[in-house]
Amino acid sequence: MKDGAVRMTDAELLGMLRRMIEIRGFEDEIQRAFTKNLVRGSTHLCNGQEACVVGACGALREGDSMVCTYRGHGAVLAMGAPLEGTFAEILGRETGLCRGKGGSMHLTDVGVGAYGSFAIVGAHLPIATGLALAAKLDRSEAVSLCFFGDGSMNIGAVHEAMNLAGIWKLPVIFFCENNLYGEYSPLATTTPVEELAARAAGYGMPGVRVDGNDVVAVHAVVSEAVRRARSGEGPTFVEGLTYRHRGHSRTDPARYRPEGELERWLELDPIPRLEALLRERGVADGAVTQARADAEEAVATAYAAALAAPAPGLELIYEDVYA
Ligand SMILES: Cc1ncc(C[n+]2csc(CCOP(=O)(O)OP(=O)(O)O)c2C)c(N)n1
Ligand SMILES: [Mg+2]
Repeated sequence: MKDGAVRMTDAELLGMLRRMIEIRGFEDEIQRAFTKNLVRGSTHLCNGQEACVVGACGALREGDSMVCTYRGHGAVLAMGAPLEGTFAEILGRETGLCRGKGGSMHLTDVGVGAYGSFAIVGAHLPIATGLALAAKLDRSEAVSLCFFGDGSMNIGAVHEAMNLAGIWKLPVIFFCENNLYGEYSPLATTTPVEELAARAAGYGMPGVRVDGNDVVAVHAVVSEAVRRARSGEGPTFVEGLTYRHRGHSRTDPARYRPEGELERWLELDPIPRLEALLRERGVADGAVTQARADAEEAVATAYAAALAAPAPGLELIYEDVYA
């Protein structure tokens, strides 16, 4: 987004920069932890997609809710979950967000509005619709935000959830992170439309496609969707065009990508783009460097503390099982 169109203050932009760098550093640390065999199960990193989650979650306020997928570390952090508790959860420590019992694919922190990460593709859209229905019945003016991937677009429950939200005008934002691949399949081999936002017409809601690597543009589009939702005008479908820098999961070297594709997307990396915008606005280099240093220090401190925490004791196995 061009500087003239940016309605945010320098401080707000620096805050978003810091959050994106934290998420990037978090994911890199998790990747290293994997190679040291410190993480059980698989994990799905969001390197490259930070602008979608930081821009969108930054448009919410306290009391709103968010649900996301197994590629959800960044979304949960963008809602404000603590770095240390999130690290600890993935490392299986007692101090984790879910006391180490959920792990990478089930990050949840209801205190900050993060109502769950879901590993069954598309299964959480009905949950987002349900949270929006609850908000409407409670007249709370809360908004529900749902992240999902392009690979979810042909799942039955996805259509049911969006249709119901459309007919009941529920305060929900369906945010599709279109990273061009579902596992190892390019979008064009699974879905007969190129612009996913066009599908919104079938659910009676606006569909907006946005540059998902431009955090300011994402924030602006989602802010308008939030305004609509809060004022009773109903749901919005947002398609953020983005790209994951790494493979689908830790075991995927991503050899199916055409030569040069990753390099093209690295040039659109959301973090240097926001740094360039800050420079264009005349923000001092020192402030940008400080944001980076603060983010890196916060990640390192949180990781060390999480590593030092104990594993959950066996007695915890029966706790928090049913509510
Ligand atoms: C119902 C269901 N079918 C298949 C899978 C296996 N699976 C896990 S991730 C994935 C790809 C999803 O791609 P997308 O929605 O684009 O999300 P991305 O991984 O790109 O973030 C598939 C098919 C699953 N978890 N759930
Ligand atoms: Mg995808």
